[in-house]
Amino acid sequence: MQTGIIGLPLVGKTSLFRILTRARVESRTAPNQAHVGIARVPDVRVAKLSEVFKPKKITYATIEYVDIGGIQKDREKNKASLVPLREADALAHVVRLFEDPAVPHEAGSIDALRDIVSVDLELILNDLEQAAKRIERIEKDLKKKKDPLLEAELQLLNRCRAALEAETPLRELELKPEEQKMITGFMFLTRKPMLYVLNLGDEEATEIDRAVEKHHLEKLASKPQTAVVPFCGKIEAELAELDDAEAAEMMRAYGLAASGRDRLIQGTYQLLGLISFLTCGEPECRAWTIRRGMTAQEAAGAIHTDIQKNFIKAEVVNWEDLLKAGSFAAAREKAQVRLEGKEYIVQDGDVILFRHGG
Ligand SMILES: Nc1nc2c(ncn2[C@@H]2O[C@H](COP(=O)(O)OP(=O)(O)OP(=O)(O)O)[C@@H](O)[C@H]2O)c(=O)[nH]1
Ligand SMILES: [Mg+2]
Repeated sequence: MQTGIIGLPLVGKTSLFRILTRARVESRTAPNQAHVGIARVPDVRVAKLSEVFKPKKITYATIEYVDIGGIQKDREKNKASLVPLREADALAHVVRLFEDPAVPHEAGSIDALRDIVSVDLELILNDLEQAAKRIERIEKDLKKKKDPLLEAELQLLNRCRAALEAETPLRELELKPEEQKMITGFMFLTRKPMLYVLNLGDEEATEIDRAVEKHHLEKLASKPQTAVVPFCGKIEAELAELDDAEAAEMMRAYGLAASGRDRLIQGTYQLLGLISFLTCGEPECRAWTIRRGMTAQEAAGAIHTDIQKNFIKAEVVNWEDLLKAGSFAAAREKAQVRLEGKEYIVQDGDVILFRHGG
């Protein structure tokens, strides 16, 4: 799973990337150059189960983040720097709300909605070009030979084009599953779920929960496939440098309830419709990422395709029940371990033991 970080120049994209991935990278991101890094998904369940099971290895779920250069006025340059984002599963747009005379804003002032519209427009134009090219191709092909599949694709692309021309991101378009399938190959940027990351000034740290209303961005948060997460980039950057005890102390001083890093990663997870199931034993305690709604057999594929292929049954126990019971055997005795078949829909926080042949 990969999330692309975008935004205007000097809004705090690379700072965010560093906070999430703990990577040490240069601040200015050159155009045509992207940073790629991995963030660990915070998970108290893994931490608590590991305390009891004392596994040899502890493995958290991860999300990959890609940091690109700022969106410029130059469309051709943008086209090149947006290429790495085509593969991303979601986008995180860093929107600058902090004031700092030492860090000039490209437009000379702070205006979140203006910046959001301008970056969205850049993505829309990018998709529009993509759609137009494809439409032209299909029309040519259809002149040579009739093809009902191509005709359906053309109709869908025309719908996309109309939406884009009305400056509507494609993520707001309601599509049937078969249409969704058809469109996936184009990797439209505006079709990807969008996380708006509001980069607040330090003085707003105590009212993070009110930031969305304060900056009149409620409308944004209610759009489909869209989420808004406010955070204080500068404070979080300082927190990232500290050990846990020092960080907790500093968070208290600023009146911060939860780490912005955790909220952001969890925000990405939710937006992408992801959940984790766990495996837990002596060798390893581990969180695995799957899409919400996946069956036990599909989930097995996250571990290994062989386990998916040769799936027999899944032994499932809720992580809290397992924690209280202290061991699989004790949980079985309490009848808290269920034997589930292929079609069982895996729940967030299920601890699973797959039984498989082969
Ligand atoms: N005051 C303040 N400064 C910040 C904050 N976030 C980033 N900065 C500063 O802004 C400058 C740019 O930060 P970056 O994270 O490199 O911004 P960027 O969006 O990656 O910039 P480009 O890649 O050049 O487009 C740095 O000097 C940061 O220290 C913040 O929340 N508050
Ligand atoms: Mg940067």
